This record gives sequence, C-alpha cells and structure tokens, in this order.
Amino acid sequence: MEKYLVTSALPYANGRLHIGHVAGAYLPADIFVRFQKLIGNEALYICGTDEHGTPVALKAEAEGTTPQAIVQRYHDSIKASFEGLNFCFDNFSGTSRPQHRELSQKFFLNLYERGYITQHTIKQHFCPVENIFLADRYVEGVCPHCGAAGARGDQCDACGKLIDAITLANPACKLCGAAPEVRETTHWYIDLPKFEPDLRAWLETKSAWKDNVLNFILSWLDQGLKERSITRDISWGVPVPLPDAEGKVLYVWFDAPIGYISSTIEWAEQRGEPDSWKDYWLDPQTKLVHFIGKDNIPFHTIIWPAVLMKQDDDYILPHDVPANEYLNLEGQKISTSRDWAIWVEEYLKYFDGDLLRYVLAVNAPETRDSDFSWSDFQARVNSELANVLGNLANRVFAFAAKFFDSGISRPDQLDAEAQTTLDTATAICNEVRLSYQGYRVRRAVGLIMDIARLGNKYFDETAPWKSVKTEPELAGQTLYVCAELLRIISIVFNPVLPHKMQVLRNMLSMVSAVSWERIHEPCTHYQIQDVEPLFPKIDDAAIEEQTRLLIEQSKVAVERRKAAEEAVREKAAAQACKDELAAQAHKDESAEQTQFKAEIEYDDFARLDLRVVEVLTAERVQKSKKLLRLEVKCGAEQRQVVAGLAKHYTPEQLIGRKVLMLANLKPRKLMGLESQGMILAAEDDSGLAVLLPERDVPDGSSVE
Ligand code: B3M
Ligand code: ZN
Repeated sequence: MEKYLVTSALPYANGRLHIGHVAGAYLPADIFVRFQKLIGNEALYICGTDEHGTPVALKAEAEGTTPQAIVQRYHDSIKASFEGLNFCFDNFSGTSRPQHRELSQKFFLNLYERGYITQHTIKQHFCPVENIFLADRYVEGVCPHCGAAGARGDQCDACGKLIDAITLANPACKLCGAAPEVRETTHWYIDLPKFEPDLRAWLETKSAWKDNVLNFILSWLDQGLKERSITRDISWGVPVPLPDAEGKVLYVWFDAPIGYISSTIEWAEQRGEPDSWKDYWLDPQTKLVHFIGKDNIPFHTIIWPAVLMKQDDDYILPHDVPANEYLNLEGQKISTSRDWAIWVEEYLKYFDGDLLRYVLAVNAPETRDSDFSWSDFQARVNSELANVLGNLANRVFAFAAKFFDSGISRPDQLDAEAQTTLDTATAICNEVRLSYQGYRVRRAVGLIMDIARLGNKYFDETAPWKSVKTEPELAGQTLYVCAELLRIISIVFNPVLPHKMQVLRNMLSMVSAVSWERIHEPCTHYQIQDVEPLFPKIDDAAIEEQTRLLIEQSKVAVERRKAAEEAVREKAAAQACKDELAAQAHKDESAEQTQFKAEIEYDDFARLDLRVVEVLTAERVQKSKKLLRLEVKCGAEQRQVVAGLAKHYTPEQLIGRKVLMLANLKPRKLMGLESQGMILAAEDDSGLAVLLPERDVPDGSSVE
C-alpha cells in the first residue's frame, strides 16, 4: 500500500473562490485523492487558507475592520464553496492560527541559526500617504529597459523583463497615485545560492515531473539562484522572531507552504493523536504531492524544498508537483478586478456541484490553457452527462421497472457479445486507472464516458424492447450487462462525480463501500430503487441568464474600477494640493520667524562694493571638502577667490559663468590661500545657489 500526502495551494483569504482556482489546483487534487483512496492507498488531503500578505491588510483598512475579520469572512466563504463542490479535505486550516505562526518562526530560526539567512539594507519605495513600504506590484512607472509607461514594479508587460522597482522612472504609487519616496529598510534573505548543489542533485531525480514544471525550474536554475528576501515591512503577518526586527513580518510566501504542515498538525490534534502528523511528514515512505497553478512553481520546487532541507526535523521533500495551466472564461482571462469570473458561491445557487466538477475535469488545463463557456457547460451536461450516461441509466431502470419489477439478475450464462462488452469495459478501466495515476483527468473522463457509450450501443443492438416479448431472458441479459456497466461506472467515476455516483449506486442498491477491486466482483442481483433522473437537462433560458449575469457583473465592476481609479487620481491631486499649501505655510511660518539683522543706513550699504565677475578657472582646494579656488575677472582686474562651494558645485559648473562678488572685503587666508573677494550665494536646506545676473552683463559692472 502506498501513502500519499496531498496538498492544494492554499487559497488567499482575500477573495472568494472562482472556477479558475478550482480547475487548476483543487479539483485535480481532490480527484487524485479520491482515486488513491479508491484503489486502497492511504491518502491525506490537506489545505487551508493563506491568510497573510498586503492585500488582506489593505482590504481591512479600506473597510475599517481588522485583517482577522477579513480573513474569517473569506475563509468561511471559500470553505463553503469547497463543500458545495463535494471536496474531501481531511483538514482545512488557516495560516493566521497561533500554531502556524509559531511553526513558521521556528522554520525561520532554524535557517537563521544554520547560516542560511542573510541581512541587507536596501532602498525601497515608501508611500507617505498610505504610510507603508510598497511591494513591487504597487508601484508603476516607466520601464528602464524599453521605456514603456505603466510598467509594474516587478515586471514590464511591454518587454517582459523583470524590473527592480527602484529603477522605474516616474514611479507612482498604485494605491494613491502620488510619487513614492525612496527609503532605506532592512530585510532578511534566504541564501538560495548556498542551496544550489543540493537542489540540483535532488531535482535530477525528478525527471518524471510534468514538462511544464521541469522547464520552469531549469530556466530558474540556469539564470542562477539569487538571494530572495523573506521579510516585509507590514504589520499583518508572522513577526520576524529576531530582537532587532520590530515591525517586520515574514513574507507571505515564506510562511504559506509551512501551512501544509501546520494544517496537518491541526488534523492530528483534532483526531486525538497529536503525533500522527509525523507519520506523514517525517516518514520517507510518504509521497508528498503538491497540486498548484503554474505561477506557484518556483515557490514549490525551489524555495520550499530549500526551506524543508535545513530544518531540525527530517521532513520529506515533494514527491511530485503537478502544476496546471490556466482556465479562461468565454475566451478571456479570468479577472477578479474586472469581475470576469464565475464565483463558486454564485454557481452553487443555480447548479449542482458535481456538474461543474465534470465540466472542469473534461476541460482541465493540464498541458495548456483551456476555456470554460456557459454554452459548453450546457452542451457537456446535456449531450454527454444526460444523453449518454443519464440516458443509459434511465432506459435500463425504466425498462426493468416496466418488465421485470425493477429486479435485474445475473443470467446463468452470458453470450459472447455480453461477455465481450463487459470485458471491454474492464479493459477500459485499466486505462482509466493509469490516467488517474498520471494526473490525466481529461483522458480518464473521456474513457469512462466511452463505457457509457458502449452500454448504449449494446442496448440498441440487442434491442430488448423486441426480445422481451419472445425471449425475455435475452432482454434480461441486456439489462444485466448494462446494470453491470453502470455499476462499474459508479465506481470509476466516483473521484470526479462523488455525489452523483453515490446516488447511482443507491439506485442500483449497492450498499458496500466503494472500492476499485469491486469492479471485478460481478453483482448477482440488482433491485433498482429510488429512481430519479441522474442528470436533468439544463435549458437555454438558464444559460442565457448566466451569460447575462456574467456580462452584467463585469460591467458593474469595470465601472466601479474606473471610479476607483478616478478617486485615486483625485486623491493624488488633493494630496499634491495639500503638500503645496503645507509648503507655503511652512514658508510663511519661517518668514514670520526670520530674524533680520539690525537696520542700517543707506550709506552703510553704499560702502559695499558689489561686482559682476566672470569665473575663469575653478579647482578644488587640496585636502578641503568645502573649498574651491576660483580665478575671476573683474573688468581689467583678475582676482583669486576661495569660496565654500565645493559641496554644491563642480569646478566645471562654475567656469565661464558670471556671478556676483563682494569686491572690497578685506582679503583673508583660507587653507593657506588668499581670498580676494566673496562670491554671493543664497542658502536653503539643500545648500548654496550662487547668484547670477538675470542677463549677460560685462564683468566689472557694479551692483547697486
Ligand atoms: N496563496 C495561492 C495563489 O497563488 C497562494 C498559494 C500558496 S501555497 C503555499 O493563488
Ligand atoms: Zn501612495
């Protein structure tokens, strides 16, 4: 017997669950787990919500509530959605629970103490309006590579290159629209280059992984692993467990995968065997399989295994990471901001959970992106589930009711055609098994529907409605073969349609627990009961209504978004205005406080000999940071002036310029050089600015 520990990526607790999530990281996992249990393997299915990160904190602030309240709302909503879709998690936890926080800190400290964590002070954008450091995706500006506007701080969509946010030109904060400040901040980094040999050696054993996953990893390794920061400056998260780390939390992607373990620990505690999580995580026999969407590949195949490798306990590493591609909706990318999505919560108000499971399984984005459309949903339900599988069940049950009092018995002997039909079905089941095991759900579903087609064909060809009058045993044989096919289907289809297949087994009066082995244990008698249509058809009106709702909801969202963007612009403008007023007020204030020197007579002023001079040469004074030595021309005269301008001007910036000079100041020595005049300059917080005549006047001109 094999032992699996299966996880699905932890959904963020900042929004509801939509069908794109379900198709990528969840349904394939649930099907895999149910399949493993069906063939007699042990499988534990672990999940929970990913509850940290900036979006939760921002949402809480926007709604004037706490992050915990936001998290609770979406945790409940997501959990209910999964329940409505008949998911079989063994535990569904959340990463803001105390136990998870403690475990995450322990993981961090283990790496820290073993020298796998470094510390760097970096420059980062800071929004003075929101008063937060801005994660890269919250900054937008001009791409330093291609010059495109609207590049995000992490990546430019125009040229596809990765960006260091700090290199964006004209950066703007996406939250408030204002230009962010650049501030220094200290963070901790996981020293990935140190892991490279171990990671490479481990990954070399993974040649059986899906191509899309391997390609992704190779390109990462080939670019060379870099240190990755694993801390953030926000208040919502797991506090960094170091004395000098006030206000710092672990990056959400550092703590999230640890949630797989903390959720397993919670499961163990809830069943009253607190150590039993170790039977999975610390037993090298366990096969750990992470189901994820493709954007999560590097975290699960590089960073997370690295983190697991250097802990006190000997954790198992991922056995497989079957990542899926994306599901589109009506030919467009699913988008939460445009509300171009089908929310599971909404879906469940209208349709059965298993129907969505079926359609998403048939269209699973296993090797490339796939598409969901309402018309395809209707067609799949009506012409596949209802017309093929539902029809087989209906006609068999109706016929049995009409002519055999709903009893179907195994004939003493089966003729060749009957036997071949059953043998074909069991042969297909072997293929189905391989497909499930290899994460090829689309193929498994197609094969199972072939069994149902086989049944309909057999029913048609043997035409029991004819034979029942003359040779009722023959009609009975047809019913028996078809009932056997339905029984087999109700077993092998259970991973995809757990609820519907249970209903079918009930109609067939199968009471024992469902298991793959029973495929090969023919039933001797069926007493058909509780018959109901398995797959009622979906009418056009229902589909039109859904299409209308989708378009409507998206329109509302796009308008709301436009309004929000407008609000951001207004807020930015208001802020700019406020800044200006504040600057003005500051000026006025300083004007009030300005201490003027004592009054003088005009004669006092007239004693100053102020002149326009031209700077002929300029050079730094050796060993002085402040002083420049200038040669200036004042009419017929040339003078040497030593001026304290070196911090504000390079010599080149001054040569050739006409500036103002106090010419009759008594010469004095500075750093051994005689200064024969004083250059006039205005001073403010940022330094000195030499005064220049407003138009070109000859040197030597006097200043009145
Ligand atoms: N919260 C889900 C996502 O990227 C992310 C997964 C964490 S798994 C440890 O949609
Ligand atoms: Zn801002």
